Amino acid sequence: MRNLFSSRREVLADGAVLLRGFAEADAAALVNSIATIAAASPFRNLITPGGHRMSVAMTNCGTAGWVSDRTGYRYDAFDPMTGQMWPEMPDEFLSLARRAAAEAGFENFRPDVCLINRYEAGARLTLHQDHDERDLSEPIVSVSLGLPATFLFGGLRRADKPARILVENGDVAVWGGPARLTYHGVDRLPAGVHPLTGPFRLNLTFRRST
Ligand code: MD3
Ligand code: FE
Repeated sequence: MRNLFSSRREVLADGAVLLRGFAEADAAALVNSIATIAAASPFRNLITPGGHRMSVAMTNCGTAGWVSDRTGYRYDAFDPMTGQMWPEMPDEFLSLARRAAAEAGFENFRPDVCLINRYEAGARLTLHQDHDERDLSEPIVSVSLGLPATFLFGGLRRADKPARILVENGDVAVWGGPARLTYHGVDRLPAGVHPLTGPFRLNLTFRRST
């Protein structure tokens, strides 16, 4: 049993680790908390600065949230859809993100944002870098819930051909340091049904925006 956990750790690159099943025991509680958050700040398909409607629906919790509109991308303390502050980040979200970051070698991670992505069949996230955060020495922690999906994990240049990595309910990825600006994305979600999330895949990304 001693190596059960370490056998489920996959190093994807210097600074990028996949912790298979790290959040599996918490998955049902996380999905319930997401429903509570979405009752206050609903999932919505944001418009990109280029005028396209994103296929992934998003909401946030924390003291700020990631939003996009015709004017650009930004972190905002208020949900533009409700005019209210984003719902508070639940303690169990923060605890999970901090434990995962520490497991990957990033001690004292203090995320202020949890972006919540909801994928339905056909939804995808094209290759991009997460560079809207002020302090790029802070890692990002990603938690996959519900239907499986294929992560696209590229390199530091957009043209680098991405590796394809299947991620499933409860898998957690942490990337920081030299991997912090890696191009990444999510392939089109295949149709399916998952016992916890029905027709959806949910993803939490924990970030320090300030
Ligand atoms: C890190 N969301 O919201 S991280 C985003 O599944 C975003 O919704 C992804 O990218 C999602 O900005 C989760 C994507 C990702 C993919 C592959 C990786 C991160 C990775 C491989 C290694 C490390
Ligand atoms: Fe991203």
